[in-house]
Amino acid sequence: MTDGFKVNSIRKDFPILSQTVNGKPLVYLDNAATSQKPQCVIDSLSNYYQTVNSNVHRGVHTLSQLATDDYEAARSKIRSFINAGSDQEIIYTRGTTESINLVAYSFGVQNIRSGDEIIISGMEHHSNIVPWQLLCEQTGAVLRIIPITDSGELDINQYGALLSDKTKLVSVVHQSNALGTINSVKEITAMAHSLGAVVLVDGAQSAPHMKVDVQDIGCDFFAFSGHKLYGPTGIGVLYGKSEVLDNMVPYQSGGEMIKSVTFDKTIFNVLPHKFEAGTPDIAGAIGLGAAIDYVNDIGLDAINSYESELLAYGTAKLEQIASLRIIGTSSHKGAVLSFTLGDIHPHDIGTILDSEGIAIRTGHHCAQPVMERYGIPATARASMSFYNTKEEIDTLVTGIDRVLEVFS
Ligand code: 7TS
Repeated sequence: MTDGFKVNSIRKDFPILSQTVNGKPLVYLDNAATSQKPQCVIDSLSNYYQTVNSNVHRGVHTLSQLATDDYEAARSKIRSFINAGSDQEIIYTRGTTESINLVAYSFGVQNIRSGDEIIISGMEHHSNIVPWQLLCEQTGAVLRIIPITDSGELDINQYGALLSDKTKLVSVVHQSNALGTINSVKEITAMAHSLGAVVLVDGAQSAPHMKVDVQDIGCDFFAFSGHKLYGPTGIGVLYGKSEVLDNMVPYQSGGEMIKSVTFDKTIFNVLPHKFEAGTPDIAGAIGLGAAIDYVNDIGLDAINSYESELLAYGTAKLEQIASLRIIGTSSHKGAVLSFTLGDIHPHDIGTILDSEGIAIRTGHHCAQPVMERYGIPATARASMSFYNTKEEIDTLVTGIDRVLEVFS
């Protein structure tokens, strides 16, 4: 194991991990769907409701000011976590899905016209496909797709060939949830910018596992979800460059996002509040701030190298199983092992593993075009996190042996 990575003490921070499921110790390998929460995040939620609960940005009373301070302090933590230039570039949303929809319905509707082109990739989650499809239907724009190579990488030459002065927006995933591939988003962004297109990076799977520097990537938008980053559900982030956000119309309207309202005219609030209509998920934002503190304490470099070790260990183990085929074999991958097992339906694999206390996800992972690309209906997917261990991977392998026995 990586020197000094104290996985056993880290596991103690996550109360859910010490339980049994179906009479077996829980082996949680569904981190790409959602991650577990450390006690400090759980405590931050109950502490908020027990001590300062009140609405933000509207009260002169003490509790409202304390809640506002905590809520805005969390925004600063997020800004620093992804190295954005300023707090006003951090917009709270419900998650990656809402962040992408915000861009499609605000920037997209405002700027995309008939005949324009939007480029996405063949390995997108449905939440980075469907909003663009709907936008194309609405505007007459055309959706173009970067193809995937056999190993599960984006074909960068084909991407170059798709780019033209018709391209208005490029939206690509940083790390694929179905394949694990980590894409060269800096290069993808630079290529799009050279033709004047705006770039969105879907960071749902990257932000929890690697250091993200939005200024270094250079993207115009970066979207991620709190719940995959050890934070609560219901809170997420859209980073946007302030010069791009400034020119965008609000996505939703109501309280919070206005400076003044008369029946003749409404003046919108400044960034980021212009995009945050209504009472937000205050506790969720504060909980996400606590999750970021927790991750920073361990350190993303340490997390990344430990998870890479788990991936290498797991890959070597799974490769020894004759009928197992790993889907997504890029050398530049996050700790995701998507696989098929002969003709056994992934749903059956998942059900048998569950009876052994092992939680994986089976299905198309909301990335149906990826399944189509490989000519399969579904995969079984074990997705790892820094609280997983090599022993748990051994348990997974024993579980797969059990599946093979049942179907032999
Ligand atoms: N983008 C990617 C790359 C994702 O993996 C997911 C969720 C989303 C967007 C949507 O995130 P949400 O928080 O708004 O729902 N991925 C998965 C998954 O792989 N299994 O369950 C959810």
